[in-house]
Amino acid sequence: MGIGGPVGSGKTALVAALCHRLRNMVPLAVVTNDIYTTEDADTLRHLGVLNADHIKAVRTGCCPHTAIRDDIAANLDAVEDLEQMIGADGVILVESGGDNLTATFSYGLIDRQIFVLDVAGGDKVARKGGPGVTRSDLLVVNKVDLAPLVGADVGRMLSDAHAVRGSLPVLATTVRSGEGVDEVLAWLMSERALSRS
Ligand SMILES: Nc1nc2c(ncn2[C@@H]2O[C@H](COP(=O)(O)OP(=O)(O)OP(=O)(O)O)[C@@H](O)[C@H]2O)c(=O)[nH]1
Ligand SMILES: [Mg+2]
Repeated sequence: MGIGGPVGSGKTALVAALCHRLRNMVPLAVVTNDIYTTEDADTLRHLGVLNADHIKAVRTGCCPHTAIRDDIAANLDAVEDLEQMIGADGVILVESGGDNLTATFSYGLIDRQIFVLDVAGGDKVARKGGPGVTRSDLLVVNKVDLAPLVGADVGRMLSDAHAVRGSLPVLATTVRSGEGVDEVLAWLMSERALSRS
């Protein structure tokens, strides 16, 4: 499962929240991508969301989208190592480095992808489009709690997202308080069931 989206939108927070819920349900592992550091893997290990060896960091050294779309070798290596550890039946969450609206995963690396936007970026972002907004398997609009502070209209943002995505799903979350995360989990589990059938 690829998880992409702009810098700071809440990708790592979503990965952590999903790990807490998934770790007793399925064999589980995580790959993080950062450009220069292993910051997100360190954060997840520090939070104790999984055994440390089930979290692998890829240091892309380049634009995050290159490592998830154009030259996926380092991520594929990490996924294959983790798959050997947890088995082909497990779930591996691959967090992209924070990027811009052009970022998207190669389906040679992942089976499904979630694109995480956040309300604090402004309610126009869904209208700005890009492949993550329009074609990701699930669009998550996060940080709904911040809408009053930044003057964002969440309802408008969701209806703009639905307008460009047709029947593809959109979920609103406040990952910080856990609101909406169970719906993301339910979507993930149903996609997993579909891909296994
Ligand atoms: N208020 C609020 N803050 C949130 C929410 N979700 C995440 N955050 C905060 O937003 C900041 C960025 O969250 P991250 O999960 O690190 O975002 P990210 O997308 O992984 O960031 P990069 O990997 O650097 O692109 C952190 O301070 C989080 O605590 C939310 O729902 N509400
Ligand atoms: Mg992150």
